[in-house]
Amino acid sequence: MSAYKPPHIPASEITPETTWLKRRTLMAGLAAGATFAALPKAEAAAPGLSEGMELKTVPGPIPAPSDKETSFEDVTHYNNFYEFGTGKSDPFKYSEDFKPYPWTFEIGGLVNKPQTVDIDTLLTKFPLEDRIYRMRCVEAWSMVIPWVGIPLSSIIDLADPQGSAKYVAFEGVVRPKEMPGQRGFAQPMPWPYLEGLRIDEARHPLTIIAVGLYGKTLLNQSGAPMRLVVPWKYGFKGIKSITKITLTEEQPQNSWNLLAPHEYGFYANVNPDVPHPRWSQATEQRIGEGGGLFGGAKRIPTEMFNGYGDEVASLYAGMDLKANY
Ligand SMILES: Nc1nc2c(c(=O)[nH]1)N[C@H]1C(S)=C(S)[C@@H](COP(=O)(O)O)O[C@H]1N2
Ligand SMILES: [Mo]
Repeated sequence: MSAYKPPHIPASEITPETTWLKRRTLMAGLAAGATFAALPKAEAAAPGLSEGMELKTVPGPIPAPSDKETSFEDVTHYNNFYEFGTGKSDPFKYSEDFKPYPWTFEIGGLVNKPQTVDIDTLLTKFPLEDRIYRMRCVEAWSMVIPWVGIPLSSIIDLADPQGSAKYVAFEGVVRPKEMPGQRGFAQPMPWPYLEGLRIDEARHPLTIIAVGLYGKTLLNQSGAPMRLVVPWKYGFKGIKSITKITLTEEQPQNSWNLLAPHEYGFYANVNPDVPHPRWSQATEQRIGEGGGLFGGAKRIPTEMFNGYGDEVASLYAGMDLKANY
């Protein structure tokens, strides 16, 4: 057992939402004048990402939900990231040894141009977009998070996918020296963490690879340096610290489905009408609302596809969502 370590979060990183909102409006104004692509080459070259670094963003195409954003403090102190331990506070307490910058990942499988991508180089190719998304965990807690990311479809296209590719598989990271949850006897799951999407889900404009939140690079507990964000699906689909993206013909395996197939399916669409075998999915609690991190928040009804039905319901037309949970 590792001893308790101070939270992996300098006080300077805790930006009150009001400050963030003002800054974001300013950035949006700047971005409106000069799009990233139009910048001269030298300026477009992003400096290497580092922890807590301010990111230059452009407004994303999706209007922000009217819901109040979850504070930066709550977003970074209540997490699931089993590589650092299974407790909700383990990721912020025990992630300080992880070194996610600099970072490369592989894109391979059914593609014409398999390659290793340096994340810093990636940022010279695409603008970083602000996307405020409702997120919901299968455990019935939810948050509203201002992500900074790149559409996954742009990243996949770098590798020129072949027509036979039907799914996209993702792998997390294995670094037991840096990740205490990957050491010792009681391993919660086999590593690396695995996830997958159908290719049309992966290419949907709402699906992003996030590299930041609240305008700064991700802290370790949030999945630094890059993690998947699919806002109409339960949180476990949002694989953190991705090392590999593989296009496949067969449906990929996903860690939670391997561990408990009757509880966690491949699709994992937020669906209030399909209860988890051990609890209802009809309502949720917003982290941070009602005092304390979690306790006291009133239960609010969960919306089909987490409220993104207009955008994504057509992906599942004709599918039995009770069978494909
Ligand atoms: N690599 C990795 N990714 C992961 C997990 C994990 O344990 N390891 N947990 C998942 C689960 S169950 C949830 S709910 C979300 C939580 O994301 P958050 O901490 O940013 O809210 O991360 C997902 N991604
Ligand atoms: Mo989760």
